[in-house]
Amino acid sequence: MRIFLFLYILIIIGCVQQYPTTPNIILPGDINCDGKADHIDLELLSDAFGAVLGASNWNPNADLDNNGRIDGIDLIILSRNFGKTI
Ligand SMILES: [Ca+2]
Ligand SMILES: [Ca+2]
Repeated sequence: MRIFLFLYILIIIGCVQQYPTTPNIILPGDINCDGKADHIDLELLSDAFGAVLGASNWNPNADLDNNGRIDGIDLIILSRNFGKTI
């Protein structure tokens, strides 16, 4: 459980560092931290789909619910925010 919390903090820090003027705004589904949930994030999620923590295609930013698995739940989170920007 600690590793998930650690990874979550790293993701938040990574996104905050890219958006220093809006440090408290994190867009769920914005896997590449560019301020948009779009087709690029979907592509990144697709590349990591099915991966578990430690897998070669693991992308911690794509684990949107931080459960250690890139699956349909992460896809649902991205789809709910698809097209949104910060
Ligand atoms: Ca994005
Ligand atoms: Ca997940």
